Amino acid sequence: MSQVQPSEEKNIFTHLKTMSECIQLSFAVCRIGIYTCFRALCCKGPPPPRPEYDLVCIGLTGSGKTSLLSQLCSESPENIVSTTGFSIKAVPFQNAILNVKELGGADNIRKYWSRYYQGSQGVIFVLDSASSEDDLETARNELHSALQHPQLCTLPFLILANHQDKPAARSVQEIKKYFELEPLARGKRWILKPCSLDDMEAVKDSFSLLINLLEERDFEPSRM
Ligand SMILES: Nc1nc2c(ncn2[C@@H]2O[C@H](COP(=O)(O)OP(=O)(O)O)[C@@H](O)[C@H]2O)c(=O)[nH]1
Ligand SMILES: [Mg+2]
Repeated sequence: MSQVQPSEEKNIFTHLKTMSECIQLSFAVCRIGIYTCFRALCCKGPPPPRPEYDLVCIGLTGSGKTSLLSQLCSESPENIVSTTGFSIKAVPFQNAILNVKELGGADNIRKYWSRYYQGSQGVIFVLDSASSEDDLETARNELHSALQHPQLCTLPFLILANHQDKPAARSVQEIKKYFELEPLARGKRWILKPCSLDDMEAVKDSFSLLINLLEERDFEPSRM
């Protein structure tokens, strides 16, 4: 019987060790391949984080601020109550989350609006297009004050001429003229859009334009 020499034994041992390392490496490569295929097929990973913007929403009582914001948050219209102080809602959109602070629009609350402007990155102003002449004038004065306020004057504005479903509603052209938006808001970033609770798709489109302004992707002085 031939005896295995120590040098041959060492060779066999080295050979076995190399084989075992090769097998381990092949398994590791297979594992990575399977994991990569699994990830590609099954899980796309978490979506990228959406930017958040802090907005203030103002307008007279009854203009429809709470109703519009609640609809955008898919909340039941039955839960809507008059806003006495302020309320904050996180309104989700595909490409951004808007943290909207709605300020109550009653006569005795409006004088405190400016205390809540700090930190805002944009403004939503809602008006009732079918309101009385007196209320429309009050709304105009409030919008003018907001457009000229030092904490808001450089921010993008979305002005929603709401209640367009009502027969008495003024057209967006009439409102633009009555509110003297052209001279006052010249050079500012603002959007004036007609809307009503009946057409939330149009409301969402208007908010998308506002998000564009917030991202400063699509800058033009004014849009209608
Ligand atoms: N017809 C009509 N009614 C609306 C519209 N938007 C709001 N409203 C109604 O107006 C009332 C006041 O709305 P609300 O959201 O509380 O106004 P806010 O005081 O500005 O928050 C509610 O009865 C709403 O259902 C609209 O576009 N058309
Ligand atoms: Mg309200």
